[in-house]
Amino acid sequence: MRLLITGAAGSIGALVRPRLARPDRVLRLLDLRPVPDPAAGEETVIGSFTDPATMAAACVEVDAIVHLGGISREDTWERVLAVNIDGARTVLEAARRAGVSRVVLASSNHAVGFAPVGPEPIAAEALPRPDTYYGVSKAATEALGALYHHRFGMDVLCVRIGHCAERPSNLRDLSLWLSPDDCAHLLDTCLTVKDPGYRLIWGVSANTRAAASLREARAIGYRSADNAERFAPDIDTASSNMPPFIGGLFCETPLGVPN
Ligand code: 15L
Repeated sequence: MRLLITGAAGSIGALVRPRLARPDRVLRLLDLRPVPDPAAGEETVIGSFTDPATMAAACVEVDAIVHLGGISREDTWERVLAVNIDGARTVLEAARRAGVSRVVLASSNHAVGFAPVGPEPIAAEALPRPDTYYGVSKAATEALGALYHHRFGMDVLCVRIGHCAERPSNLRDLSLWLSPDDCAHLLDTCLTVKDPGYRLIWGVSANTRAAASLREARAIGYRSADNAERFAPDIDTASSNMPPFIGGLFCETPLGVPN
């Protein structure tokens, strides 16, 4: 099978790229920047997923797409709209036209950033409560994914990623961390589960201080192998200036100001 990954040179792209390699899988890596050191079994495309012609060419002979590309923090409304919202539609539309039947969309905890951190992990069905224009773009991406599933029967899986990095770096991350291994395993599960339809799932590891539900991801076969708690001794857990919301400091970042 051939898998198209947008944003392949980005931070999550770089973490999952080697972990998604399989002998029977070609990775087609799309990014604005050259993807470093293409390996055997990898194809590279330099271009923007926001460009319909680029996406049409990138989708030829593709079986599935993992859409990781886009702006990953707060920015001006115009840029967030053009890159993240219009861009997600361009990806889905190119997939539909090319007959790509499965798309995995990277969403974010910031789609529900203003949900209070409660005693129970927040479920994936929680209504959007974006904390930024960036968060709005992720809620819109989830909605676009639902539209393309219900209209056209495409399998669309939206992963509300918590905090994906090599390791958690603060108290909030201990509750939202998604390890690189778990991230790749979750994406792989999204790519291989039979007949998923439309799914909205959290992308988090099995963290002791869980802020987000694992139920929806477990339902498609995800089994986390990591827990942020092993890093807790290295983190100052006594003092935190984070707002008591899922989105943390994004809830206080000035709206529409690039950061
Ligand atoms: C995100 O959605 C961002 O893309 C990433 O840069 C982190 O800030 C992450 O959320 C987070 O909330 O930690």
